[in-house]
Amino acid sequence: MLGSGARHAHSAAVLEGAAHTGSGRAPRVTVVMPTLNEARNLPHVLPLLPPVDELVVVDGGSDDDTLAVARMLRPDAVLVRQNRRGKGNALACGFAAATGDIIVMIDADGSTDPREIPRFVAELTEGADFAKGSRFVAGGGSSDITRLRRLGNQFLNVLVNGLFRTRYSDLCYGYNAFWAYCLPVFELDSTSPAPAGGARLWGDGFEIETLLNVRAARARLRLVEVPSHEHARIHGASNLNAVTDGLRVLRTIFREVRRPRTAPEAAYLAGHRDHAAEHGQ
Ligand SMILES: Nc1nc2c(ncn2[C@@H]2O[C@H](COP(=O)(O)OP(=O)(O)O)[C@@H](O)[C@H]2O)c(=O)[nH]1
Ligand SMILES: [Mg+2]
Repeated sequence: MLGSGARHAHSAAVLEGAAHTGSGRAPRVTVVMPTLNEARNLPHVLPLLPPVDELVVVDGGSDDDTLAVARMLRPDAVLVRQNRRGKGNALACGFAAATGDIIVMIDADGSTDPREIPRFVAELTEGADFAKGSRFVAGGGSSDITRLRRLGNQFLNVLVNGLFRTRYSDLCYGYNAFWAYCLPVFELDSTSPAPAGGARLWGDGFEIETLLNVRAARARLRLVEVPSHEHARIHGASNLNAVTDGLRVLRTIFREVRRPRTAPEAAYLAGHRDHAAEHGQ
């Protein structure tokens, strides 16, 4: 378990989560998969998906057959076209379209193994609000990360842990799952039009993972890390630039430190306080 207060309080959100499935039914699981020219990888990735209730594929305007391949392999998939550019915007659009109780975010290039999904879901049903994949805990690993990315991730990770009193081991990893009731805390914008001149809104790029992790920590969601092995991308090249995207992550961290407390965060924090008071913690 990570995050300072989150260690003590059985958060209001968790109680809400229990109530959410208290009807006796299993939680519905939605997998959100952003795609940008992944037609050659989808045939490797989609067949490995365990049974889930919903698959949302969010395309970023691929100029290969990504959408046709997705439709052929998974006729039941919900296909969404993102409204701006970047992986973060794709995820925001996918989360907005998701109808499940639990949302799992996963890549389409073969790096994140769909067979690990049950591990994430198990942590959530056992009480976590947010299950964060980690390549750097026992049982995790990576065959995809470069030296520069590893160093950058380590530096940004230490910075976030210092500033937000977290104990993350892998800040910039894109394999995570959370209860859909956490979405208000993330405050993602899936509707505004793209800014003029090709600029990106904050959170639209690869800084999305950091944004989610930091906002989860600010609201003291119950965080759990899940060991995950990252495989090498099967076909094609990464869309991430370690330097420019790393700098966006850095700026995101400083923006988030200065950001005033938001109403959803205050509501979650009040829930923690009430619960702790009730239980004499
Ligand atoms: N829809 C959408 N998906 C994207 C975009 N950028 C990356 N992705 C997808 O996000 C996942 C991770 O991207 P990738 O380029 O492999 O980055 P890396 O894993 O950090 O090296 C893959 O499934 C990509 O297809 C984007 O701008 N839009
Ligand atoms: Mg990748």
